[in-house]
Formats: sequence, structure tokens, C-alpha cells
Amino acid sequence: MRSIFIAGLAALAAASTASAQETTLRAVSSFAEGTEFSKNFERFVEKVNADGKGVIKINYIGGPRAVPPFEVGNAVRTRVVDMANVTGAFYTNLMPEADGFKLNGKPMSEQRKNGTWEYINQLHNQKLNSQYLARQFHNVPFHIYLNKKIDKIDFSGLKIRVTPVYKDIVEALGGTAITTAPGEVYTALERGVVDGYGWPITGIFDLGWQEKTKYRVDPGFYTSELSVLINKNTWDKLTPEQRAILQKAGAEGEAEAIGEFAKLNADDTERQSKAGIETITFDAAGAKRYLDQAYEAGWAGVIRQSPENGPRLRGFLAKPQ
Ligand code: 173
Repeated sequence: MRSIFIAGLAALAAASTASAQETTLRAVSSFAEGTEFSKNFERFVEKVNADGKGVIKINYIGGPRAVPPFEVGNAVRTRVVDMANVTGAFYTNLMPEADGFKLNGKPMSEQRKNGTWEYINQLHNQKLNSQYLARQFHNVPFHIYLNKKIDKIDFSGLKIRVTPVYKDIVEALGGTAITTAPGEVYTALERGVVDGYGWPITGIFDLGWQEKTKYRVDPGFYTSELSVLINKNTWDKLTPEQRAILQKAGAEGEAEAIGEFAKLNADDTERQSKAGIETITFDAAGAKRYLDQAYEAGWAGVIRQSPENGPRLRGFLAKPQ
């Protein structure tokens, strides 16, 4: 009896050693597979799976058909998935401070050295039960796209599709903010439920929105944020070797992103103009006022939602004046 029990234990131990050797992580993206805001994550997955053979593997389940975008943060928190490609705008219900990541004015290389990464990682540990592995997007500004022309900086009478990224600026300029996931934007435009939408400079072609877009308001503001998060319990169980493989792929993603986006932004700007999308611009003073208002409304929103951590985050992220 006793020897059977011991043999059983030994078999169990052998099984767990085997699984410690190659761990498989389940991952999702909060954007559709193959599109602009998933592709850096998909590259990260390929790297991990190449470097991690026999040690760690990512099973990429896919985009919003697997988990709806606004639920991805909670899916990581509760370990429905081990890992996700997600933007803070999609989990402000759990971490209001995440709305501030769009207001970042400093490169990740600096954030890794000056305590910003540690601070943001702590917030993720506490509020999202997750580890903040890497931020893979830089310098991709957001814009407001419209189907009605405006001749002054005023969104009164306009219904504009938002996420938390654009809500404060749209409302500060008198517009009506309507929150939808990216997957609902095309239909909302087609049916006239909205007169426009917020979105980065890149990626509108992925889901065919150029067919339903007349104008882009310039200049762009803020900066898109996409990060790789991993559930904290999953992270804590990984071996140093497994963690190192994830960290290396994350660090490469952070470094590569810097050079890539200037070109992508320019390409998509030109492609929009070829698709017949006209720009709405203001004179220099007007453009400055628009940007000032965007940043003011943005930080005021973060601080209103998190009076305690908002000012601290601002200290870490805001561009030096
Ligand atoms: O859905 C969005 O407009 C949004 O918030 C976002 C954030 C980062 C990248 C792309 C879109």
C-alpha cells in the first residue's frame, strides 16, 4: 500500500518536472488577428516560440472573438488567459490610472531606468494581478476622424465614437462621446449612429473604415499604448530561464518599435489622402490650443479617476515642458 502511494507521488513529481520543462501559456490579443495593433504582439509570440523551444511556448488563441476587448484585462487578472496584448484604455474599470499611459512623453528605455516601469508594474501587480512585461508601441498619435466638416475647434452636435482615450477631449470640446469596441466602428459609421471616431493615425484600413471616413482632424495627440501583460501567478511559477526568454522578446519589441513607427505613420497618412480622406487643420495658434486642451483634459481625467496615483503617474510620464 505504502509503496504504491510512494510510486504515485514519484509519478506526479515526474509529471510536474516534465511540465516545468516546457510550459505553454494561453494568450489573446484585444485587437483582431493580423491587424496593425496585433502585429507587434504576434512578432513577440513568434520570437518566444522560436527561442523557447522545449522551454516555453505561447499558444496564441487570437483576437476579440476569443475575449471581448474590454474584458481582456479581467481575463488576465483571473487567469482565464495567461497573457494578453492589450491597451490600458480597455481596463480602466480595474485600473483607472491606465488611462494615463496614452499621455506618455518618454521612451521605454528611459522608463526602464528612472523607476517608471517599476511604478507601472506595481500598479499592474496590485490591480490587475499581472506583470507588466513590455510596452511595444511608441509615437503613434491618435486623431479624431469625422464625416461632418467643422471650421472651428468645436465638436458640439457631433456624436463621436470613443474609448477612454478620447472621451475627455471629445466632451471638453462639446461632443457626445459614444463608447464602442473597435469591432463596432464600421457599422456605427455605416448606420450614422456616430459622426466620427477616435483612432490612431495607423490602422483604419485594416477594418475598411476608409470607405466611411471623410475627414481627419489634425494634428494628432497623445500616443498609442499597447502592452504585453502576464498573469502574476503564471509569472511567479516560471523558471528564471522561461522569464528571461519572455523578457528578451519584450525588450526587443520595445527597442524595435521606436524606429518603425515614423515610417508607418507617414505611409498611412499618405494612404489616407489617396483614399480621399481630407484633413481639417487649424492655424498654428488653433493647433496649439487643440493640443493644450487635449493634454489638459487628458490629465484632468486621469487625476479625477485616481486622485492618489494620477499626479504621481503624471510626474513619471509627462513630457518635460
Ligand atoms: O479602440 C481604440 O480606439 C483605442 O483605445 C486604441 C488604443 C490603442 C491603440 C488603438 C486603439
